[in-house]
Amino acid sequence: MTGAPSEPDRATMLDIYTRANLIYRADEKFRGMIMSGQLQIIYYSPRGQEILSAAMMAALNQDDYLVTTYRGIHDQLAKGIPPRELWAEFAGKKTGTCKGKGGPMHITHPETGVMVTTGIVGSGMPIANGLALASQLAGDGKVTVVCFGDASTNIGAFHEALNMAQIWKLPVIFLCQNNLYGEHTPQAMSTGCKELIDRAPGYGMRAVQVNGNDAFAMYDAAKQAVEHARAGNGPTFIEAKTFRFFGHLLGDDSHYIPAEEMIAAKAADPIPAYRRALLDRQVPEADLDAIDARIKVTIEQAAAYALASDYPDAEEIRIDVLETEIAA
Ligand SMILES: Cc1ncc(C[n+]2csc(CCOP(=O)(O)OP(=O)(O)O)c2C)c(N)n1
Ligand SMILES: [Mg+2]
Repeated sequence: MTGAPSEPDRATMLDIYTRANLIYRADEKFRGMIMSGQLQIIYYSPRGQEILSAAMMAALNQDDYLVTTYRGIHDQLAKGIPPRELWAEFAGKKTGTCKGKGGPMHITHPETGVMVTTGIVGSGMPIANGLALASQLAGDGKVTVVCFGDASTNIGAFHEALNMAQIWKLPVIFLCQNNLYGEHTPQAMSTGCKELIDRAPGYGMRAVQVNGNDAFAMYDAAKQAVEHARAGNGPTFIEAKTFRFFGHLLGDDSHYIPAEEMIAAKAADPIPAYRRALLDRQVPEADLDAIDARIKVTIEQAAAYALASDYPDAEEIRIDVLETEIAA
């Protein structure tokens, strides 16, 4: 991107702050509950990637669609899934978004446009095309965002999906969250091209490379991509540069990441950086503190709700499997 991005209005800035800090506190609480044994799940922390999701989702409408991955709580919370239902699903409880039958890897909440969460690398992109094609045929004006990592751009489905989205001018945004690693492998060891943005022009697709940790630049890129898609002009590939602070999954000691790289990334932590940016723009500190306080209560209540909820009954295993319920 060239030139300074146009800044959003004050309400949007605070909206992005709220979404980002909801993710930040939720992630902190999830990690705490896992480490203390209150939750037994495999967890892929999005710590460090909060701002890009908050800014992207702030540019969408509630009924726009999202497809995301196992590393997805930042996208899901930013899109608007109620924390209580998300938490309960992570805990496998019947009050969860999928009645406890999906678990962390399969979060779905159509009410907020969260259509699919998948653990199969790259599989979300053709699904996103399907959602976008449905919107195009129905003329409903919805935009689909599909989130995936840098390593996912090496999967065949990525290339097929970009090509199809472009030739059919689908209203879809391919949001590559480039945290520089796929599992334990640095990008340079797995990917031939240096800049991932260079992949999109091969399909004739509009492409933007942006610092995903900069809320202003990210929101600007997101808004333009949404407007482009909604106007019927087709897809955009956004490469949002970011970093993950807790390795591939919780428990990963990140030994494969050079210490100085990790130190530099943490020094540029996007959460305090955005708070400082808002204070620099004369946003009263008390307003930010009030948002933080509300979020803490929301997260504590969500966690307590999940723990207090019941597991699904055994007969639930037969329900929602086929369109017609299987007789017992
Ligand atoms: C088709 C497929 N191949 C391999 C895996 C194993 N796997 C899970 S996550 C992952 C790395 C993906 O990295 P990236 O796309 O950069 O996303 P990130 O985890 O960094 O967010 C791999 C190889 C998988 N789940 N699916
Ligand atoms: Mg990655």
